[in-house]
Amino acid sequence: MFYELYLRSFCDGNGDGLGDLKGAEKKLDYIAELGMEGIWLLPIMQSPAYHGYSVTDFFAINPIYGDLKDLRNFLYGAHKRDLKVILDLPLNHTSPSHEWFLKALDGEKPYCDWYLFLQSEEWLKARRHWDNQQVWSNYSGRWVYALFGPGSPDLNFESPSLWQQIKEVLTFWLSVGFDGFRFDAAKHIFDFSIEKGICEYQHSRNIAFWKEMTSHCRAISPDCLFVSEVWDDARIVDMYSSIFGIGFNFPLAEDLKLAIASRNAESLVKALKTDMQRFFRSKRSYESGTFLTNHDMTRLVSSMNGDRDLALLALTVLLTLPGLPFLYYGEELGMEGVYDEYFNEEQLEPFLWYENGYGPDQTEWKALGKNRPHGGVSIQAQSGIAGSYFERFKNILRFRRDNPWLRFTTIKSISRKKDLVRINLHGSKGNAILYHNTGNSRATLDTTGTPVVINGRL
Ligand code: ACG
Repeated sequence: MFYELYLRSFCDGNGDGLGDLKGAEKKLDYIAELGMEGIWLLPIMQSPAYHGYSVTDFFAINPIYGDLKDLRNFLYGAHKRDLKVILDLPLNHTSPSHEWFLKALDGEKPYCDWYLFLQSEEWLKARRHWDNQQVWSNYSGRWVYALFGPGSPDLNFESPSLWQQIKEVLTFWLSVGFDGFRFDAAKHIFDFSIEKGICEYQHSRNIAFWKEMTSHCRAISPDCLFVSEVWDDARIVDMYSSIFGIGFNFPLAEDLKLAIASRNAESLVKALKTDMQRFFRSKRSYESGTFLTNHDMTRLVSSMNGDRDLALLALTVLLTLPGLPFLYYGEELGMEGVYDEYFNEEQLEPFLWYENGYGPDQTEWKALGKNRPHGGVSIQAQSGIAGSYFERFKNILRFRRDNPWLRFTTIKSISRKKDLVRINLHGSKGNAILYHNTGNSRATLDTTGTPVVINGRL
């Protein structure tokens, strides 16, 4: 299990109200005790944006998070606890304040080749696939391709010198001690067709790029871990994931949440069967990076319309499936937050250590809106309290931690009887049968002679 960590909101190590590396280092025991095997660190490079995805220097740490020494201490502490740490690298674009971009605007070589400048007025008609948004931004009278908006002009990977530069970025972070990377926006490296003047994913070129980058990393560090962010349907996710070894399973995440939020056992069976068949088809050439939520999504409890029992059911289903699970910080507290494209912050709120929202470690970079103090969400209110959401969540994590073989199982069959979903797993220790009750009332079953894991009301 990996813990997805948004540093700014987690733990404040120097009293400035912002989470940082020193703070996170103090909480490594907390993360390890949850049963995690690793941490996915959201971008920590220098960036003017709160989310860190538009970078101004790929070789520097954002000073609000600390310096290289703090990072080395953090990594040392993590490794001492057998926690691997992967870094989120947004390589598809930079901040418009990046030196490369400023030099590109001045026409300086090679930087002017590292961004895509408008070559035909026709290109201005291009629109983003998923929301029809404009993809060109104007900087001091020059139009530049910027798929994610004016805050992040895209890098133009037609230039071989840029590939070389990116390899240096990878070498740098591996030499600092990271165990691998979460590659952001992996399908967007080549996503504009110069010939047609439209947005069009060039999957084979993207794959060639990632093959070269991952081989570069493996030559430095053979055990490197990679996770690809390809938010798309199963066919496309599968296409990329085998290069990286682990691919975030977006289709499963979405289907699981929809099925469980509506207590629809039939949809749950369908979601699991689709996933199972998919893995057979792809001949298991990669591992499923399973998850329910991340920083781009509505938090788990909110996506279950506030029903905490359903949120825990979703977690149990997730953690009894094969694959490597990723859990977003704060989900263990039952924090709430609805993703909004234009106000993308509610799901990034400070982790609540104290019930009144104040105290050492507590981050305060933004006001708590959805997870208010005195709402019973904090660690202080829930830790050690039998039956609290946090303790129940931890029990489920513990179950997964104590049964690491689940990661490498194969689903043999899935069926249902009314609200009871039955999953037959095959693993190194033999077979196990799991029952998940999606219904609102108790269920009984005859379990004679079968190893059984039961979830929900029985
Ligand atoms: C990553 C990061 C995100 C970050 C960026 C930019 C990229 O996780 O935090 O934003 O550095 C697209 C991209 C993803 C991107 C998200 C935000 N995520 O592909 O790489 O946008 C459709 C599209 C997807 C699209 C998704 C967004 O296909 O490409 O993701 O919509 O909603 C089914 C379909 C599937 C469809 C989904 C959802 O599953 O099969 O195709 O996905 O439904 O409809 C950061 C900040 C942002 C800031 C930006 C500049 O977090 O706030 O704006 O930087």
